Amino acid sequence: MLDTAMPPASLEQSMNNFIEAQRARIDPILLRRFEKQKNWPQRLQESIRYSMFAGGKRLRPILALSVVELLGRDITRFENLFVALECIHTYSLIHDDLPAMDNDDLRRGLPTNHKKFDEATAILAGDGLLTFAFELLSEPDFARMFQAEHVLRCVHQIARAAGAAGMVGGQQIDISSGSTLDSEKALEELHTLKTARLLSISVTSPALLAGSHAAILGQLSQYGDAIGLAFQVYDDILNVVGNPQDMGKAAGTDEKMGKTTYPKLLGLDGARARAKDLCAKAKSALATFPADRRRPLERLADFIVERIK
Ligand code: GRG
Repeated sequence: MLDTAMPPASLEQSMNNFIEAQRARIDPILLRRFEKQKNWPQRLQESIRYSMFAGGKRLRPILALSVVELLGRDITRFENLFVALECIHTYSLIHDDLPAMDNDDLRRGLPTNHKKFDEATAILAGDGLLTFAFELLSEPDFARMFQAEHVLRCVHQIARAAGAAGMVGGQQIDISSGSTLDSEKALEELHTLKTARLLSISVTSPALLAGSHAAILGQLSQYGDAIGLAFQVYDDILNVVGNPQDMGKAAGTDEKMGKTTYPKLLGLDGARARAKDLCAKAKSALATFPADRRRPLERLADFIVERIK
């Protein structure tokens, strides 16, 4: 029989408390940064703020913040990086919801950006956020806190993760071949690009900025790639077993659209096992770091495969 049970309430509660506590550290940083932007046209500003502050989990900046602390660095120096990662993520969601892409009406329980505003404004809000991310990463007051070659390497890697060889490319593959993928390998290639690259760069970018050794970057990259894919495997599972109220969007949409998903290829139990394997692989990549420092990243790996939204 298929195991459709969600995690026990107490475990779920402690996970949510942890994420909420981390989110409470990120949100003021985002708010402060967006309060500064006074010179954007009013409607564009409203549209951008609407999606930036619509209740996302802040997973990407939380991952980056946890890596900064793993490395024993001062988080205040990395604030522009946290904001930039969330801007790129939010842009991708606004554009993904557009009629030309997924044509979704709801995101995080609220009308999607183009429903609340209009299509042109939503396109521009996405464009504005993507560009703003790179403005933040190249801002002189931020960049001068790190070695120039480290900043350049970090910006280059973020651009690659977000662009046509990464998330944008993955979206193209998804649009062109969503229901014709017939192997786990093909599905993995798609989701590595579309979902995992941005999550993985959220993990490695603080270390790139900090100029960490190749061995540390290698460990973080293994962790980031594994949680990135685990996130998508679990996203597919949530689309089958999740509660629309918790998720803030409809469930069962993948099946309705005939999409190839992990539960479809592996069965629900098989997909759960794959997500757990990836989570274990991610955690084992961090085994040589001190236990107290790696703990938040271990909890994030668990959260990714046990969340309810
Ligand atoms: C349009 C360039 C472009 C890319 C779109 C990210 C993406 C590619 C599409 C989003 C559709 C989707 C459901 C992808 C699966 C994984 C994913 C990114 C889910 C949403 O991320 P969360 O759960 O979002 O971190 P919140 O709402 O918490 O911020």
